[in-house]
Amino acid sequence: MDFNYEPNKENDFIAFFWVKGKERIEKLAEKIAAESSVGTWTDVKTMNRYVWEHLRARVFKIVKVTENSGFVYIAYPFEHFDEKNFLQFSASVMGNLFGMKSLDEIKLLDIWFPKRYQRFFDGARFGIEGIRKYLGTKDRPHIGTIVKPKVGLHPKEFAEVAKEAYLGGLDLVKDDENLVDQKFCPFRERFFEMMKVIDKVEKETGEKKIYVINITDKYSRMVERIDFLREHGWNQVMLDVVIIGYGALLDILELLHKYKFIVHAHRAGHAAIDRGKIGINFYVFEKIYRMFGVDQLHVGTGVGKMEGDEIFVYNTSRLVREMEVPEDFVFLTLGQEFDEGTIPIFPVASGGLHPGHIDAVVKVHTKDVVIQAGGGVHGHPKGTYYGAKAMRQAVEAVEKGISIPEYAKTHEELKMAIEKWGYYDPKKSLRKLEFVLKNKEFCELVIRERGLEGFDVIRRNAEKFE
Ligand code: CAP
Ligand code: MG
Repeated sequence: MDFNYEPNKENDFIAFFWVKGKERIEKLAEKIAAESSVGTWTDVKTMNRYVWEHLRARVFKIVKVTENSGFVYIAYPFEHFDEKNFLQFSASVMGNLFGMKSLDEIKLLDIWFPKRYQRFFDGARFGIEGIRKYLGTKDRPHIGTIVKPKVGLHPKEFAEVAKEAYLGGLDLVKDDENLVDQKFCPFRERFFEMMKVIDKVEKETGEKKIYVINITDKYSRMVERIDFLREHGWNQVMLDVVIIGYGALLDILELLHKYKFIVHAHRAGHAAIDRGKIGINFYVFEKIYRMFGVDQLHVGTGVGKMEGDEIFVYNTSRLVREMEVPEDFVFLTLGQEFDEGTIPIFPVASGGLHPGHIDAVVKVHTKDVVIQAGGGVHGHPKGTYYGAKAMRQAVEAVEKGISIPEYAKTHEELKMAIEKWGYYDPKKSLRKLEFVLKNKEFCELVIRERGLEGFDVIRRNAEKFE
């Protein structure tokens, strides 16, 4: 323990953990610091002054919840790492410690990355500003769809669905995370069919449209696909970033940045690592992918079908949009100062959404958001074109400051959508977020008393909150 140590945020990395185990929390914290930096299970005769003084991790703060649980803050010196090699960083701070037998729960909640470290990565080429410039939008939410069924449509069928979605008013169409180059929908055929659609709909609507085609694969085949897209004048791709993995992702992003591609990052697979009480919180991944340089990143909806309620997603959204996020114990974030090259990128809200959610999604994310609906567009009673119109009408309502139910009175497609799926009233549905924002002291006390369980107490209290 080094409780007198004051981390230097210009030079130190700070890791913030929730820890619970079979020994006193102080002991557990020391073990984590040792195992993730220079130590092992016992002291060794081979340790020397340089290693101990310059490279070891230091436990500098513990918020104790019980004798064997609490929040642990650990500082790692810059020179411990090989700054050009993120995989080495991951092997230290996100490696062995999750397998330590003495730990029953260990969640890496957040990491503070010094600005000087961020400069070793590209950052995004477009980000919020560049995408808005491409689409010609000022400040409205962007809306998109995922062609459904997830996989199975042949190229012409796929393109027909996309055409209806674009003509109905959507800005973006994407492949689903599990569609790449299957026999029933070969990548190149799908691309050619989609290029015909893009030409047609951009002329008809007078609006630029985005189609992010999924190139996820082993590195060499992703390179082939990028070369193919470049030959045909296209510069927009989707990557399943968690599945691709850090090494290939860094290499493929170097190429995509060089050739000025728009990069849409899907996070399929993240929940295997960031749910529950052993693993890595999604905040950490967001900072990593933003540093690496993706333009749009799925961060959760806060109100849809996937896990992550509005308390959590309020923070996941601002972590990609803002240049500075304050430390906030209630949101379990260390905050972050982003270097100027780590530009703001679009949060993507996707998963179980429909037009009736848009008020609530904008409340959680602000208008700098990409809102995607798959079932919520193609499941509209009158089909894709009308589902897309309903989404666009919901965004018009937001822009005019009119509630969706009010706007639906004069917009048939929107009315049909909320008759089928309902309206998600932000006043009712974001009670938990309102409660937390208005009761920070109480929430902090509960979390200090109960640890991660504290959030269940907060949610129960929030339910009663008017
Ligand atoms: C949404 C989706 C998205 C996930 C992503 C799906 O379809 O295409 O991939 O929701 O989740 O496959 O489920 P629906 P996240 O709109 O039909 O639900 O953004 O949380 O990673
Ligand atoms: Mg999907």
